[in-house]
Amino acid sequence: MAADPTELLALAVDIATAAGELALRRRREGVEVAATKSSIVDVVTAADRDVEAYIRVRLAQARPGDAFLGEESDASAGTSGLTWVVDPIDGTVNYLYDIPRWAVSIAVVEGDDPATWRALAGCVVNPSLGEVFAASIGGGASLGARTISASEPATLGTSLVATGFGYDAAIRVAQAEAAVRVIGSVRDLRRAGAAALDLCDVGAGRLDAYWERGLAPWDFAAGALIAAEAGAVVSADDVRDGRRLVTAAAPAIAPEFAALLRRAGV
Ligand code: LIP
Repeated sequence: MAADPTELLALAVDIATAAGELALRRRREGVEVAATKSSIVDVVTAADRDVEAYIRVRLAQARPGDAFLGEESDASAGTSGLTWVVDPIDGTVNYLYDIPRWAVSIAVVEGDDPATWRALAGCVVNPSLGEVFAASIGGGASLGARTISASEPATLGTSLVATGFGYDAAIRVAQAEAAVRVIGSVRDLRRAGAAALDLCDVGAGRLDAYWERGLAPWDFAAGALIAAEAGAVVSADDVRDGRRLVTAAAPAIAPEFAALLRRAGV
């Protein structure tokens, strides 16, 4: 089945928008923890699972030959060479606490390795705000009908930077210690709880830069494409102890930001 990035993007936007409405309806009906995963604070709700199941069925109907990689269910292989990478609710803790900053994230990629795969299309929907971020390879990035582009901060010292913390307490402490070594060299830090939206916000110029180590492919697959197509400098090839560092920064500060993160031992 031919893979036209703009057609793949239209499919991703259609499915992510419907999945977002389902997740929002479930949120309004009340949400409980269904289980915990890597730690007591790494929670999954029934809505995470049901929204992923919905997305999976829609994708299998539209593109039966494609592979699937999702946060909440077993991966499946395909014959087309394309893989759909899905986070049904990115920012699950925000979703649990009814903080309106969680998103449905859908990307389609060629290749298996997150450091080198070629993302063809990606969509991140924040249903609480009715915001749809989207990008196709070489096609630029948008927020709704608006084309978005990364910011042009004057200096790193006046840049607004976001980051995130993992579900393991000892790792969180080490991440916080690294953040202490960053915060004095930037305008301020933000920790908003959803990597996919943090990456999109760099693409939209709402943030000047973002970093997080320990992300899973579904947390960043779509957001990384959206940030890159909006002109941000994005990287996801640094893996240490099995934990991947994902960064996105406005071009004007990208080299300095990367150097700061190295000095901080991120
Ligand atoms: C979350 C990320 C967030 C990170 C959390 C978690 P989830 O994804 O969006 O940036 O700090 O540790 O990985 O678990 O809500 O899909």
